[in-house]
This record gives sequence, structure tokens and C-alpha cells, in this order.
Amino acid sequence: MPLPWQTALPLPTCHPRLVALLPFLCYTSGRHPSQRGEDSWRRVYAVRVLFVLQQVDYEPLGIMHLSSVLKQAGHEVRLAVASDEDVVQVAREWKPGILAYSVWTGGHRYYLDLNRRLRQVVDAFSAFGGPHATFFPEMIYEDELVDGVCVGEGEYALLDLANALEQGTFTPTIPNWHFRVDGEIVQNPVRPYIADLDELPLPDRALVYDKDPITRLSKIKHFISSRGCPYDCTYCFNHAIAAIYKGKGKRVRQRSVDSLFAELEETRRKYPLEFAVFLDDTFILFRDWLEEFAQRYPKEIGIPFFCNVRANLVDQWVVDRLKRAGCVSVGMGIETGNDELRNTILKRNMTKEQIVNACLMLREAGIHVITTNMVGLPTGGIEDDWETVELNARCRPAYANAFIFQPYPRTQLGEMAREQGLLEGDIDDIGAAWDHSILKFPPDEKRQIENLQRLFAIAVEWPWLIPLIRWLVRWPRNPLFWWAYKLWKGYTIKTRIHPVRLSLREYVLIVRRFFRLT
Ligand code: B12
Ligand code: SF4
Repeated sequence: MPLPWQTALPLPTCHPRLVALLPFLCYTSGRHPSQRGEDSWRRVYAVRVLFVLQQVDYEPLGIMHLSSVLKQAGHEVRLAVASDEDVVQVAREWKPGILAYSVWTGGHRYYLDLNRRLRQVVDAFSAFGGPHATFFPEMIYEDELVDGVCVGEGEYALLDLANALEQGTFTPTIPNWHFRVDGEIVQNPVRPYIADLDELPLPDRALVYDKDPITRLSKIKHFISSRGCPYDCTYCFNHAIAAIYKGKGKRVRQRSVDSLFAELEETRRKYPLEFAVFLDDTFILFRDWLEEFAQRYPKEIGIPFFCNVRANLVDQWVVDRLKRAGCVSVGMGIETGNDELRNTILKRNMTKEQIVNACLMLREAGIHVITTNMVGLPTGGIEDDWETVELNARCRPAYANAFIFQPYPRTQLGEMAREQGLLEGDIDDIGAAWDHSILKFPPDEKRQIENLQRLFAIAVEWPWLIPLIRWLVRWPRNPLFWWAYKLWKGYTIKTRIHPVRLSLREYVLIVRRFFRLT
């Protein structure tokens, strides 16, 4: 479809840069600013931002944060969810000025295709953000319908873009953005980290809850009290984001207890809330903060919660604070049982003893531990993965979650795997499900690794089954193992990790969503 400026506008004979900017200058009105009246030059109409999601899996906190900042500045924001409605129809009728996508690696192809469909019916600016856009802004080179890619924190980046498009003052110099201008890509550096997270408005939960009754009515809701993590585990996105933000402020930012409690209270006032999941990468980093949290939480909030911890930070002092506050379950990365892989390849820098002691201390206090692990690691093999099963079995977790390693772009380990030729595919082969490996392993070993991922938690729960499971993983891949994985995971998460009472209807809805989730 020809765009307005390609048909209606007389081509100016001015500097090529201005010609390049023309598409953007016209986004809000379809006409060059000089063709508008004086008032409309100052304010044409508020840019409408349409976030488009494939499906709702819990609260997408990133989008909710972006929405509240945009709304505070007077922009109209709407969410369209492809699994529940005809998003093409929504875009056609609502006519957004910005199509906004939050993209993770593995989901990127879906959103690029969706954007192509939406751009057939609406002439809007296509903005991509989220982890994939941050670590692979090169996605802008791959598709001429990607107008801008946001690297890193998006609140002020998207606000600046929306303001500029609304006011007709757009220039492709907005920090954090990579723009396509006249066939060329303009890359802008990131702005400093948002130093004080308390300055942000509370996330716009209504954006999602008004659309998705399952998430709104769920008694379990998700929160985040900090951004960033000081560790440099090679497979994780944190060292990669720190490299992008080098010299741009403090890597880990923690909200005040007041700010977090205000969000919890507001959420509880408006929606059901009986269990809080804190998504922070590591909840126990700052002892002063934890002390204040543990003293006030039981009196002011008083609902059970889940959070993530790191084994080297867990001691009796921390366990006492978590217990006193009302923590019922924690997530803790073990990742691999092999010392060399864990400390040299993954840079976890922790011993087996630290891991086992942390788990047992938490267990003794009655706090359930869900461990996270990776099988199919670069330079590793199936026998290392069995060592991971054994280390987990010593820890006796409430559930042992295993994923198949995925070489995410810009992470040290992802790049190392790529450079050393260990990959069988490329970024496009990274799936959304963490259930298959794109590393080169002999076919028989790869099958065993993928089967072990499904049966991992069962082997950890009943270690006497290990000889049987060693035999089973040699079988062809089959849906039976997947069912065993999903059923055991669903049961333990419901009963041990997030133990809330559910009505029959809630049960049915949650089970349906759980089986949809990867
Ligand atoms: C909670 C969580 C989940 C939840 C919910 C995800 C969701 N839909 O929000 C669940 C469990 C469903 C999940 C699933 C997956 N997740 Co996840 N998840 C997280 C986690 C722990 C927190 C996300 C969060 O809320 N962050 C806080 C908000 C404020 O930050 P944010 O989302 O990044 O958004 C900011 C910026 O990215 C940017 N931004 C985001 N979107 C947009 C859009 C636009 C237009 C703009 C301008 C800016 C912008 O601005 C936001 C505000 O500053 C992160 C790790 C982390 N600490 O961030 C991993 C993380 C995002 N997940 C990751 C992955 C890989 C997955 C899965 C593919 C794994 C799997 N197979 O299960 C799936 C993907 C499926 C899906 N539908 O999302 C990776 C992504 C890596 C990558 N390169 O893409 C991360 C980074 C963890 C990691 N392994 O390193 N995940
Ligand atoms: S401790 Fe966890 S969140 Fe922090 S860098 Fe390592 S893997 Fe990432």
C-alpha cells in the first residue's frame, strides 16, 4: 500500500536528511506539518499506542509500565491480544499511530509476521522493544516494516517517541532507539538507567486485567521490586545489558519498600490478591532493604509470597527474615551439577556445598525451593546432566525445573557457542519453549538430553528411579514424557510453590492456560 507521503506530498528539494525525516514528520496527520494550520502544528492529536500481544501469560509487567507512563502524559493506549480477538480488525478500527510490540527471542518471528499483517490495514509507526530488540537490534535490518527498535528500558524512550510524533517534532535522535531513515539505520546510544524506580507511576494493570479475566481474577499476582542483578552468569541477559549501559548509572536499582507496598495495596484494593510472586532476579541482595521488608510486610501486607534467591547469598539471617515475612517458596538456580561447567563455563562461582546448604537451610525453615537447571550445555553432555540430577536430589527441592540451554544473542555463552561452531541453527531456530536444543550433539545424545529435560523433576523427586529413567531417556522422543513433565510440574507448582485455594472454575481456567504455556 503506498504511504501518504509517497503519493500526496510534493517532494521537497531540500537537504536529503529532511527528505529522510519526512515519513516520520507525517505520521500524525498524514500531511507535512507545513500544510497544517498553526495550531495543529503544535498539537495534531494524541498519538494512539496499540500494544499487540500474542497471548497473555501472567502480567506482562514491561508493557504495563510503558502504558502507565504514556497515559500519565495524556496518550491513548490500548492492548490487543491475538489469541482472544481479531487484532487486524482492532487496528483497522482504532487507527493507532504507534504499533508497539514487546518481543523475546523465539517470539520475534511471530511479531514480525503480525506487524506485516497489521501494516496492510493501518499506516502506523512500528516500534519493537523488549529483550530480543535489546540484544538483537539488528532485527531492524531484516524487515523494512520495522521503523524503530528500542534498546533497554523503554518508559522514557517510548514516551519521547510518542510525544515527538504527536507534536510533529520527530528527529531520529531519540536515545535508546535504532531508526530506519531513508533506507539507512540510525543508531542512538541508550540514555542512563532510570536511577530512581520510585519515580515511575505504578504499572497499568487495568490495561491487561480489563482484557483478560483469568489474569484479573487470579489470586496470584506478579510484582517486581528491583531491576538488574550484579552477577555475570554467562548465559543470562544481565551482563549483556550491563555492557550496553556501561557508564550509564547503577546496574541494580531497588524500589523503596514504601513504593512496593503502595503497589501491593492498590492491587489488593482493586483485584483479588492472595499470593504475591516477586519476579526480581534476586530478591535478597540488599540486607537493609530485606530487614525493613521483613519487619513491615507481615503487618502491612500479610499474604504469602514467592521470590528468587541466589545460593551464595543465603544464610541463616536471610532465611529468618524470609520466614518472618511470610515467604512460602523461593526459586534458586543450580543450573548444573558439574563444577567445571558451573564455575568456568557459566561463571556461577559457587560450590556444591553452598548450594546444598542453602537448600537445606530453607527447607528446614519450611520454605519450599524450586530449583532451575539447564541441560544440553555447550561443552557438556548427558553425563554432566545426570550430575545435575544428582546434585538436585541432594538438595531435595519441592520442584526441580530443567530447561534446555538456548544460546541467546549477546550473552557470552551464546556468542561463545556461535563462535566455536557448536550451533546447528541460528537465532531463528531458538524456540519459545526451551524444550529442544539447537546445539550440535550426536543424535543419540541429543535425544537423551531432550528426554531427560521432561523426566528431570521426576528423577530428582524419586532418585531410586534414576536407573529406570536412564533407560527411558534412550527411547524415541514421545508425548508421554511431555505429559509426565507437565502433570508433575502443574501438581507441584499448585500444591507446593503457589499454594492458594482455587474454585473449580479457576482450576479449569488455570489448567487450560498452563497447558498452553511452554
Ligand atoms: C516474568 C518473566 C516471564 C513470565 C512472563 C513474561 C511476560 N510476558 O511478561 C513468563 C514465565 C511467562 C516468561 C516466559 C518466557 N520468558 Co521470560 N522472563 C521473565 C522475567 C523474569 C521478568 C520480565 C519482567 O517483567 N521484567 C520487568 C519489566 C519491567 O522489564 P521488561 O519486560 O524487560 O520491559 C522493559 C524493556 O524491555 C522495555 N520494553 C519491553 N517491551 C517493550 C516494547 C516496546 C515497544 C518498547 C519501546 C520497550 C519495551 O521497556 C520495559 C520497561 O523498561 C525476565 C527476566 C527479567 N528480569 O526481566 C525473563 C525473560 C524476559 N524471559 C526470557 C525468556 C527466554 C522467556 C521464554 C521464551 C522462556 C520460556 N520458554 O518459558 C518465555 C517467553 C514466552 C512469553 N510469552 O513471554 C528471557 C528473554 C531472553 C531473550 N533474549 O529474549 C528473559 C530476559 C530471562 C532470561 N533468560 O535471560 N517470562
Ligand atoms: S544470578 Fe541469576 S539473574 Fe543474576 S546474572 Fe546470574 S542468572 Fe542472571
